[in-house]
Amino acid sequence: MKQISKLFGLFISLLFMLGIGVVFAQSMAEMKVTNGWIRATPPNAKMGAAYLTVINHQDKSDALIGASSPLAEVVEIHNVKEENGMMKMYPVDSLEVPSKGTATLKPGGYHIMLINLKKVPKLGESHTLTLQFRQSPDVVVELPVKQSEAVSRDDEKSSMHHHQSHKSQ
Ligand SMILES: [Cu+2]
Repeated sequence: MKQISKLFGLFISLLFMLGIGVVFAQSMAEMKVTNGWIRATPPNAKMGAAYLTVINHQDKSDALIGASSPLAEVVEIHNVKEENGMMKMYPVDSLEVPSKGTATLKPGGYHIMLINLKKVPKLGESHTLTLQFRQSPDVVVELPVKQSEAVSRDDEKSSMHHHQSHKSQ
């Protein structure tokens, strides 16, 4: 009887270690998201933007291929380019995240565009954003709403361009 309970105990601890192994393997298979925030928008704004950094710990490259949020009807990945001295933004299908590397979405560059806002993101709130990847499972993050002034002066300069591009559309 004692032997059996000993075996049972061993069995349980094996299961436990296996479980930890699975959880660990899963966390390694995921993309990580840091420095995420959503830009606070004025009331009645139709569009908003979110910024974040994606970290790929995996041995193979992956790509951000889409996103969704209860905040907006349509969510797109955008980049910006200069055209006739104006910063214009345009949708992209995907954003590569190299193996053991990062992809940065920030004012003046790649960003998550929230189109046809159902709810205006206000300072102090936080909202859910789901990121879709080519290979890795979806990552759901809760991002704080911040004012664009919270970012560095350099970023602020480019984000002003970014605002113009919103109006020009
Ligand atoms: Cu955009």
